[in-house]
Amino acid sequence: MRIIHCADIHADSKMESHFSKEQADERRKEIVDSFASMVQFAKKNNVRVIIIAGDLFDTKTSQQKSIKKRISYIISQNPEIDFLYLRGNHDEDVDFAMDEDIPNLKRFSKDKWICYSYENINIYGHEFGKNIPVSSYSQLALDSSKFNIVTLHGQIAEYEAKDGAPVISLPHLTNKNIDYIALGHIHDYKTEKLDSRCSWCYSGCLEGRDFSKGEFGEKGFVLLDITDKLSTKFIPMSQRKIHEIYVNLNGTMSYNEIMTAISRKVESIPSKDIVQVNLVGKISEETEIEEDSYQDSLKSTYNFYFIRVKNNTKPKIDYAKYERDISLKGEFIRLVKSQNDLSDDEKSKIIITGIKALSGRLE
Ligand SMILES: [Mn+2]
Repeated sequence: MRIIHCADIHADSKMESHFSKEQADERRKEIVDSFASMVQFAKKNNVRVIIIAGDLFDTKTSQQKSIKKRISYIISQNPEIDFLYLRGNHDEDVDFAMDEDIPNLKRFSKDKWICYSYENINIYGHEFGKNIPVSSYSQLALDSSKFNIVTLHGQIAEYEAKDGAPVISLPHLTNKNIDYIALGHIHDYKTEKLDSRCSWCYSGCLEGRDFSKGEFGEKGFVLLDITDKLSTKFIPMSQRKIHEIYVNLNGTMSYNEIMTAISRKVESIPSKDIVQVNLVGKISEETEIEEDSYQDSLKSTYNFYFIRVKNNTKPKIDYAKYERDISLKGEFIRLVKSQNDLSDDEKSKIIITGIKALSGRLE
């Protein structure tokens, strides 16, 4: 039997932090397109169950009613697939299709563990608020002769606490006859072995939404295939990928040289994708960084859906060059260098600002 594990769709996300209103609307539609593509994949591949491990929706107050309607329509049009929907910290209070009769939409609860059984497979889930009481783990008594899947939404201890989601204690889930822990909350795909029998897995989100951690790179869902043993595979499914690119700059570089360095790194990225370029490295006081202009040039050359250039370079001043420089610039640099109460970083910053002012480049 085949099962899909997905999570963190955040279907009604605002998406407005970087995109224009039109692009935000389009990206929101694309998130649901990805959900629809995943369900199409499920249909074609005889998937019996889709586990949604939380945060199908982003906010309770969202006005995106049409998104909910489209998702409930997709679910109701595929009655041969069961959708096991466990709510996370973002959608714990969201009313989704409560007044509709969709027999293949099955839910979990905050009150107790609920188990759905298929052939030799038991799929458990329990929703939680801010924390998971230790007693809840001990209430989970599993039949060792079955394939046992446990669904939870929260962060395993190695991730930093965020957004009020509960911390999941892996030690309390070890050696409990679990085969697979289907997790939601972290937006990156990640899986690891827990004990001789069990692996935990974050499927990640279906579509990267912005330039924050966890939203870059390949996004999709996990396909579980259970015969006499369990095998899992990550299936990429996003409409657009968000690329995080680092471009290392060094010393004195012209506009053209910087553009060449960036172009080399981005030229093979499909134009439909979203790109964040981080300029890093140590540059001389003569190197001018013009993020907006690079962005415009790259956008028109490669026609990316969206590109952003961020300057994270550090200045590296070559003091030796100015030792005998009799110009005002040389005098200024020597003066800043001799200030013993300033750190090297502070000196560099003052020098860069000063040089810009002296050359009339300060805006
Ligand atoms: Mn979450």
